[in-house]
Amino acid sequence: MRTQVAIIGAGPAGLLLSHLLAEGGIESVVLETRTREYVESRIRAGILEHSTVELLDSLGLGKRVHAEGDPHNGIYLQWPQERHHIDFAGLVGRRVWVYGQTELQRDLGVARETGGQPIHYGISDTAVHEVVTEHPSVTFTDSAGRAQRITADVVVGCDGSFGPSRAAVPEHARSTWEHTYPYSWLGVLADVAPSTDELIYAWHPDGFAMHSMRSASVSRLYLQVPAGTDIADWSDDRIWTALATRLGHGQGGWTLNPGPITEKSVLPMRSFVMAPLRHGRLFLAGDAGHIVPPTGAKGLNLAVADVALLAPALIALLGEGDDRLAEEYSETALRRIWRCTHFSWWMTTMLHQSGDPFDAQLQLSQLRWVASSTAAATGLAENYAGLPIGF
Ligand code: RFL
Ligand code: PHB
Repeated sequence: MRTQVAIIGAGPAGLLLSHLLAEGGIESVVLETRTREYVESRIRAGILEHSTVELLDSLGLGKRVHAEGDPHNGIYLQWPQERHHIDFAGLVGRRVWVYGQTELQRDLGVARETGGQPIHYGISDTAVHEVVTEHPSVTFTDSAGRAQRITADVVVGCDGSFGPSRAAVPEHARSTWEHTYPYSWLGVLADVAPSTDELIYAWHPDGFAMHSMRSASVSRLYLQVPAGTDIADWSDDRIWTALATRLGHGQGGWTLNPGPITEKSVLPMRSFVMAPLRHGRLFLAGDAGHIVPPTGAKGLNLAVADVALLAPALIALLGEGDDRLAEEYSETALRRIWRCTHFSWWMTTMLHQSGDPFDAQLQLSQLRWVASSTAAATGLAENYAGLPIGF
């Protein structure tokens, strides 16, 4: 097989990149280990930034976001006896959309199917070869068990945090930065109407809690738990009791509506950045190149921002032989990546209990500052609602 761009991974980064390339007349093949059904039902992110929605609109892919997503003008920041609304729309003129990653993944899947995109699901043994030549290739075993090789002009690793692309950049050619947090999130999906109109991020002495949502009848909730927590230790009753306490059930007449839990899992929290995001003819985008903890809702949006930069660079490189944007891709993308890495770390460390009483006082001081100072709230709003693509 031969193509112009071999894309490893059919997550949001891989599928959106193949779409953007096709719009620019560049062909690609997407390779994915999982089945399409698995990829489309993976419960993950829930918030799309303003610029993500603008990009989807510009591609004609935003119709369902507008029909079924829910625009939110801000978030609530909370600590015991206090709840404050941070009004992104009023502060920075930008807002966010509640729209599950599962839905975006379906929209991108349908768009690529309509466009006749070759996507090989259910593959194994993915390996990247000869990336420092003009003809890199990817070998894999297809879903029927046949050994395959795709030769391309460029390979893009959109294979998330556990894919093989990152390791195809030799250690001497890369730098990495990593921070592991001593806590995880216990996330649940529940068949119950949200108890809030916009997301609640709650600081509490027992640990952070968050109330998000997926639709008018499905709530998404998270609890801070120690790293290494066994999900078996958390019965549904224990989860609802902890959520009620940390989210302030009963305070000011606010109530948390419990309901049947349909999914629960424990998610470790990590920050990771690799540079550069290019080695020869191999480029990295999305979680393959960087990971943020979910507290700032940045991971999916960063993956989108990466491919929005990479697509024009590859179109110029392969369409016109102009490699200037491709040369700049890593440095330009890393500016936004580090901004989001800092913002996600800041939101995470401001809201989660570290166990140190000194940290707790500093956290409360920051929360009071953000809730009472327009300057501080504007900084949070600008980062959360998302900087323009190309920042
Ligand atoms: P993905 O979505 O992980 O896709 C990578 C794909 O590569 C495939 N793959 C391979 N394919 C071929 N060969 C191999 N050897 C392969 N190895 C792996 C995988 O099967 C997969 O399909 O990465 P991508 O496209 O970079 O997208 C990144 C986002 O998925 C991720 O950043 C977000 O989900 C992070 N995130 C959130 N981001 C937000 O913007 N807002 C949020 O509210 C938000 N909440 C979250 C989140 C992530 C979470 N989890 C589970 C990590 C909440 C959670 C709970
Ligand atoms: C979610 O709805 O899953 C979600 C929302 C906001 C976050 C993280 C996760 O910061």
